[in-house]
Amino acid sequence: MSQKLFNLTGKTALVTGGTHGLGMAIATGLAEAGASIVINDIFEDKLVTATEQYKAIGIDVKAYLFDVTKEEQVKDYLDKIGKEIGPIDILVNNAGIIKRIPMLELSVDEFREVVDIDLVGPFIMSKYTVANFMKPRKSGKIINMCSMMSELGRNSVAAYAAAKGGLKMLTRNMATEWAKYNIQINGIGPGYFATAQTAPIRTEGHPFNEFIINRTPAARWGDPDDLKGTAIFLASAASDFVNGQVVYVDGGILATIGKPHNEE
Ligand code: NAP
Ligand code: GCO
Repeated sequence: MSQKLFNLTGKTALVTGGTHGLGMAIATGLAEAGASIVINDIFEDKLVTATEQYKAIGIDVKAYLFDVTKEEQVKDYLDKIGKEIGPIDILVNNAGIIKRIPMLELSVDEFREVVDIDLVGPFIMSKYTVANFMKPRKSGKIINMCSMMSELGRNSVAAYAAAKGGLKMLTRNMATEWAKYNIQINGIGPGYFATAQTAPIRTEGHPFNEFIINRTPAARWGDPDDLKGTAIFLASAASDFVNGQVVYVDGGILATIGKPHNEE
């Protein structure tokens, strides 16, 4: 009985920015649970490389070149995906960027670019995926990639924190408006994970690297595969009455005030 609850056979999942990092780990987890996978990215070469990497582990992904912030592109490609593959059952709004610049040096354009990709992108993707597929079929799952910065501030990442804080509330409002169509919209809030995005602050000897290992009760950086279970839960029938929630997968960061360096 329980396994059936997490089985995604017959479902199609679109993972934005699924060419590497957390997006690739989540797409792989959903495929391992039976889903067919569609990914997108803004660089053709990354789509080609990722398609080969997925193939090497037995996953046949369908890859599309479009930008989540471009409304007309999103509408056109969702139509194309609908005709070529069929309806999207699961949407993972994973695509995102970060800029680490103190606010007094951060330009308005840089602020807007981060908010556009990390907050407006999920709105555009979700609006047309719900309108095209999920509302007419009275069924669907949306997972928004939130962050520690959906809850906490940090020096130099203001635009990112504003976007991820907004994404938590957008998740709640999507649930408010779309739950009646049997669509479940929830978020995943990863702690600090080892990906290309965090590579600049995770180098050996970098003060932030030491800080995170000490600040995280699990005393390590997250491995992208640590997100698979939560993603499968939020994409499956197991979460049919879970809506508007953010599940934090952070090794305990949000549970604690932290501890002094020399304390066991
Ligand atoms: P990543 O390695 O930088 O991957 C981000 C993905 O988004 C890449 O595939 C990127 O494509 C794609 N992307 C960026 N802009 C796009 C656009 N306009 N349209 C379509 N795709 C676009 O980052 P990650 O660490 O895997 O993070 C994935 C998500 O989790 C992000 O939303 C991030 O904020 C969030 N997150 C990460 C962590 C962490 O510790 N790593 C923790 C919490 C939350 P290109 O590579 O081609 O640019
Ligand atoms: C940073 C990191 C974080 C992580 C993540 C934490 O510079 O603080 O990049 O933003 O990516 O979002 O949950």
